[in-house]
Amino acid sequence: MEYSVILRGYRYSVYNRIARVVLHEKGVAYKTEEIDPFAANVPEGYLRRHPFGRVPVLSHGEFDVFETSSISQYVNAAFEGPKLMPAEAKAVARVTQVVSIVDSYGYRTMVRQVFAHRVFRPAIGEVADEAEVSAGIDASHTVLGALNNIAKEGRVLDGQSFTVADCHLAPVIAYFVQAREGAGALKAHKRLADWWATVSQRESLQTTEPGLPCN
Ligand SMILES: N[C@@H](CCC(=O)N[C@@H](CS)C(=O)NCC(=O)O)C(=O)O
Repeated sequence: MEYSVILRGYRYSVYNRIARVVLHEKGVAYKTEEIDPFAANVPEGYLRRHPFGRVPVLSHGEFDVFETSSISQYVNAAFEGPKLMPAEAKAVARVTQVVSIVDSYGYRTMVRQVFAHRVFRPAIGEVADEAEVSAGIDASHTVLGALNNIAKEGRVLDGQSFTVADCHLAPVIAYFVQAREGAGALKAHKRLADWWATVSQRESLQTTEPGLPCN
């Protein structure tokens, strides 16, 4: 089968999974090409598509786009399927706010500090830095508090509507709660914990679960 949509990314990347969740929610057929952005030599051909050498890149025919929030917006607008952006102005603001909170404050603390050190590194036989885990947990409370307030307000992250905000946040929380400290921190933010209990059951989340590397 010829695919016009190719997602180039790394299977354990949270951003790669965000793009996959969006593609699954829209029902877009795509193939994947594995690129490890942490490898010593990222292929030249890939760097021409993504000059910063991160993942993922989405290609649709001749059109390439990187930055996951742009990939989500593109896929939502370019393909048939459920609308992943609301129409109402305040809800649009909340969607883009959730995406920005994740990118600016959530990813580093919840994924690179908590998940990477408590879960991923031990899975590949590397030593965790406990100071990174506790710094990430400390910082995560502000992130979770802000997201909990947005969930409480009810325009997005309500467990009923499903938008780009859910697609962007869910893979981050999926990694975060694999650390016992992360699961504990989420519990303290009830509306967000309720949201996660619902959203984690979605087919798009279940299908894109990357697992962990074997040691
Ligand atoms: N702003 C980028 C962030 C992507 C990103 O940081 N991806 C991580 C993997 S989850 C990566 O490629 N890291 C490689 C590195 O930090 O060198 C986006 O939205 O796509």
